[in-house]
Amino acid sequence: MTSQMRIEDYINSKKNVIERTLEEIIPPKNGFLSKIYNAMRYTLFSGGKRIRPILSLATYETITGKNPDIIAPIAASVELIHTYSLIHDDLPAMDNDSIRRGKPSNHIVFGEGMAILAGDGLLTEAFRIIAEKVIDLGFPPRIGLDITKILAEKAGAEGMVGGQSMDIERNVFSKTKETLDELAYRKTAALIECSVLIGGILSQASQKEMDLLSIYGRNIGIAFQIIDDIHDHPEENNDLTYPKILGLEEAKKEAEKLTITAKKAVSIFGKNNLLSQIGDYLLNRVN
Ligand code: GRG
Repeated sequence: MTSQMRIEDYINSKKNVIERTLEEIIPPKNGFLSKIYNAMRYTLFSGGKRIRPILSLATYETITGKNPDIIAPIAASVELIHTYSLIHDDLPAMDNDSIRRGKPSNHIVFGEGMAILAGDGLLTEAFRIIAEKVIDLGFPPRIGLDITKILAEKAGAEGMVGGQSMDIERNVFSKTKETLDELAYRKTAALIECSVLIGGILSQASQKEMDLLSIYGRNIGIAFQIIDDIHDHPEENNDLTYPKILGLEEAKKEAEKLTITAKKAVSIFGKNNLLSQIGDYLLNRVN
């Protein structure tokens, strides 16, 4: 990022890099596999903000000072996982949503069986692309293993899947901020934290830097969920959200507080660095 560049322009330019990369990773196919690829591509190219892979790129750039576009296929693996989670989240057995990003959900267009497989296909492809690209790009194999481990942990039962399980049985838990923080961390922030940590692993960051990146990722991740809650989804009828538990004003203040903590953690990388600017950008986002 050049010093004159606005953060919005940086995010837009990296979004384009991720779009091109995803197009290469999951191309359309003819013949027997055309349906499953169409189903995967339908949600993958339905207007996501690509914020998770952009965070991996920005972390790599912040730490190494290098152009991060080279690591885009590895960064994009997190977007594949995110997309799978949205497809499965919309299924009748989960949130039962027929609209996603203003369009019919995957299972409405392709049927439940194909939507389950589209999610499974994207999830599995994420790990294949990491294994392939870490070696192709000349990184030490150990880096591939570290990324695989962190992604499995943060997307799995300790992270996003665990968060979704808490969401399914949310009526069992007390409706407190503690419950909400735990839910938001696992369901949303774990994958955001993971995106940042992948950038750190590829930069061969020190343990101290990784710890600070983790604090940054967790805090912007929970703030991201609070802002998502504030954007109000009336169709969801969910009483375990930050505005419902804290009130709108307190929820906003909480997101601001978390963003300040996140920015403090990454202040070792310089004043007003890329990650710090992205923290503010996400806090003030309108969609
Ligand atoms: C394991 C069967 C199975 C399902 C997993 C974990 C899961 C289902 C779903 C969770 C997905 C979810 C709705 C998480 C909440 C996080 C959130 C705010 C998502 C929206 O992210 P954005 O704003 O979305 O980045 P875009 O549309 O920009 O990609």
